[in-house]
Amino acid sequence: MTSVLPQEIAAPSRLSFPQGFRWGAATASYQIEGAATEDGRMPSIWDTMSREPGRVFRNHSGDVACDHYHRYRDDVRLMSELGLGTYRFSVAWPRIKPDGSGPVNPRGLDFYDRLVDELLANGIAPMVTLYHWDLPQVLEDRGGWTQRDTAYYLADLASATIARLGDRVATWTTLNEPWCSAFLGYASGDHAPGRREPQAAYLAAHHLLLGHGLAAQALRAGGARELSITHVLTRVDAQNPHDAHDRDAARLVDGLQNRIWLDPVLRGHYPADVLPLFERFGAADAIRDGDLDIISTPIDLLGVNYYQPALVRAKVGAVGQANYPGSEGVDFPPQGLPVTGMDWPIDATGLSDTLVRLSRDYPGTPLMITENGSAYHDILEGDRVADPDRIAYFDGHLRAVHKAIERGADVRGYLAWSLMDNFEWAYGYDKRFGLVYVDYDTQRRVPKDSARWYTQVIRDNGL
Ligand code: NCW
Repeated sequence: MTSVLPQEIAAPSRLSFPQGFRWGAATASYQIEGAATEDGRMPSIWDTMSREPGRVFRNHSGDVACDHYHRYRDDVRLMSELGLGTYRFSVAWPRIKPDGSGPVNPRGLDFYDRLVDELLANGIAPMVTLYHWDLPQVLEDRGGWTQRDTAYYLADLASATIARLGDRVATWTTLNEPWCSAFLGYASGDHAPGRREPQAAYLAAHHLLLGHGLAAQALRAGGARELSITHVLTRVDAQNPHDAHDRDAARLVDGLQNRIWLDPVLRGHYPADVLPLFERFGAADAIRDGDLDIISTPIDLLGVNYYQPALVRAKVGAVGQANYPGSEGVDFPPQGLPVTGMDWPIDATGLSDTLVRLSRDYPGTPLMITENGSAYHDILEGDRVADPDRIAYFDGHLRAVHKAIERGADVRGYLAWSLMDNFEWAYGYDKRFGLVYVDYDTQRRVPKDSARWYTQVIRDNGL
């Protein structure tokens, strides 16, 4: 009998990621920048929403946030110390085009120009997202994403931004999680602009996708080398896979979480089972001849944000969830899994399965995890934040990414959400997703234990 040393049983085997695997972290403009009225920036829908009492936890706003607008040099130094190779950030539309559709504000672009230079000087590749939810309020006043014009204005933003940064930025993302913009913004109302109108949500969904396609064309024309869009995707399970009603419920939610965003971009058509929902909510006329050709402009990379799996069942009388408009009769039972500080269930197999499914159902488009991470109730003690739960979350999900690659998924990189604690939308500063702790009273940054751990992962290109 061969003897086995105890540590060989305890220690999971070493995992190496493919050579050239890209490691980094992500943020978004409104969540970190602050400087809400500086250098010509005008209000976005989130400035408005956070001023409406009761909409955001303790009426927090992004007025100051992490003050990254003034502290970006220090923040880039921190990224460099952490060993990040890629930094994904978004530009604030109301800085670059304060009135949404009109002239460019050069001072707004100056900030991103300085940021990009600082990143490159530190050997960090910038990855720019055009739209991470901060629509200029003036455009919302004209109907926001329910209006077709808004899609064309996004393309104008794309042209202006790549004209200034395109000589130094290779990788571009049009939209972050249009599911949230459309369904949380216009159906459940949890996100700005806080509307609860299913018709508006479906109009927004189509105009966001059209905006993606138009912006992709503008970025390509401007010389973008790597074009992408980022979706929040997941595995949707039927509670009882042997029950046809549960399976239908899962198919509906999968349609609204995953395929409504993927099929138009990667296959050039809406899923047949989702189109009737556009009809039902009076939004089908928004889909005009030629739109799908624009939306399916070829991309080079699909950004995947993954946080949690979904479990559904059919239930008579269930009201569904407003963020899946049209999901009446669908119930979302408790999953019986451990949860993060957001109460989001933890299951890393949902990430492997999602990545494998994407590579199988949409072959030919490389994948990048553009966000993954967890919020916990972090406590700063002296100079240290011990966050073992976050390390465990990252570790489990990175193992899941590795497994997906072994199963054939074409995954090119992993970006942690988030570089630092920030304004977590309706939860304000109550939820901390950062690798780096932010003391909002002093703006001091303290890398958490998870940041040190992540640095080692990057250094080893593995676990
Ligand atoms: S709220 C949300 N987030 C968080 C936010 O800070 C970031 O800006 C977003 O890109 C963290 O990452 C995204 N996304 C909503 C995700 C809800 C989960 C939906 C899962 C489907 C079952």
